[in-house]
Amino acid sequence: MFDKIVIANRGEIALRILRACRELGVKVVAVHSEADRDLKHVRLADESVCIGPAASVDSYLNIPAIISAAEVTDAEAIHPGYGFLSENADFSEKVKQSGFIFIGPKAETIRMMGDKISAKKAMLSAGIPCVPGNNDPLPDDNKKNLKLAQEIGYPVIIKAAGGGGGRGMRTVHTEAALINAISMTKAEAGTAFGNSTVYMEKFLEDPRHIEFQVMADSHGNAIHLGERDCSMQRRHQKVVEEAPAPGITEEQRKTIGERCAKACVEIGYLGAGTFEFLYEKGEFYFIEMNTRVQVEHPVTEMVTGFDIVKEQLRIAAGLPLSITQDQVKIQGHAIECRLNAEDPKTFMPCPGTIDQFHMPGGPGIRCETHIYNGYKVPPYYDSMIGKLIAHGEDRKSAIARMNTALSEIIIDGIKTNIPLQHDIMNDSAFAAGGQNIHYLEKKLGIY
Ligand code: MV4
Repeated sequence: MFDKIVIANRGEIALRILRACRELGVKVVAVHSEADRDLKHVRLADESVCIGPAASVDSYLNIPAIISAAEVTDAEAIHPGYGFLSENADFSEKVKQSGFIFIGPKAETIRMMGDKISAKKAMLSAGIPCVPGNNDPLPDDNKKNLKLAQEIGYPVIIKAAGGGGGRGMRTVHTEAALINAISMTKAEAGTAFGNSTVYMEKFLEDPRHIEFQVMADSHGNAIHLGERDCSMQRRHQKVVEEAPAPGITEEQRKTIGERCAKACVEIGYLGAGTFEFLYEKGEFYFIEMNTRVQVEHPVTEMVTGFDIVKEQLRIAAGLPLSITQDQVKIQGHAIECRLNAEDPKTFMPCPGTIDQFHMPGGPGIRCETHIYNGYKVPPYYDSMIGKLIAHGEDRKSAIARMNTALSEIIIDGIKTNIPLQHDIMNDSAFAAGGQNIHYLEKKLGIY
């Protein structure tokens, strides 16, 4: 195991990674911006290095500053967390070239999955079901593109190869709108991602978002840890996640999960990863792969009893997976509510000082947050200030426990989305389970 690593992130995930390091006896270097001197994990770290001004581009996205911090502290590896540089292939490459270990997949894997066309091609050849589409860059040929769309059947969706996570896409419902939609998406993609390549897929109108968690080691082993349902979202921001996904059978979990694990072995995947699927009318369709630990990893940890972050460190250190597939058992149900410093009605970010914080507790409750009494939520970063996770013997019990925890938790001084989360936990359609990706936005009256 490593002697010392750098945590190249902030907030709750930096604290989560620090806790995993503590369990493994790994020393921690916290790197932080000028605005983040008072972060909980910075205070708990063995060493800390200020890597730049508040703005992310000058600090958490500043590759030379982070690598310098690893050099001056004599660390061995860098954990990127999620967001920031976690899926930046150039960062992972530079970390390696500088003599450190990047805690994540190889740079070439990150690059392959960053290009959504090459990701899809890799998955198709590994036997993963994908959304029907052309699976190649669209040509500069209107006639050919009209023919492609006709073959796929309207509605279709035009997606940027360099996009993902909801950026750079456009749905097309009629032949008359196709050519303009392609050129608009290409232009936007060129500006936003420096890559104007786009591809075409059948547009699924009412899918659920279901993703499979995988872990693969450097010895040719890979496992899946089942799936999560992340359909409760607003403007591509997940709000509630849960595991297992309501209505998914043991047989579906085994079939899709094992294909994902097999695909990992075939592409030489390393570390934690997520296969994102759209699920409609009983069928799974791969859309993207995330090559990082995800915000919602705790719901999987709660139903499997398996520590994903600890395992990331073990794998990066060259150790084999600590469990085999037959040791993975899904027990009960877990739900995660993201806690955001935002207005519960307008969704505007609400940074400021936390006057009072009371952590909820009791059986099956886990609270992942870096906030504390007097902590000042800075305005420079994402508004997520923590996550509340409830585990129960079944979904109903998990919801009941979440409701109790949401009533118990006190975050005073700033506005939060706790009222919205309470509302969702008491929503009858949510109680039924299995709502699609449009449900929350419709409930909120966006459409
Ligand atoms: C789609 C789709 C429907 N059909 N692809 C949005 C985020 C990106 N990861 C892919 N996305 C979508 N791709 C096809 N062929 C609908 C979405 C989508 C979505 C997907 C997952 C979670 C929330 C979403 C919200 C709007 C649209």
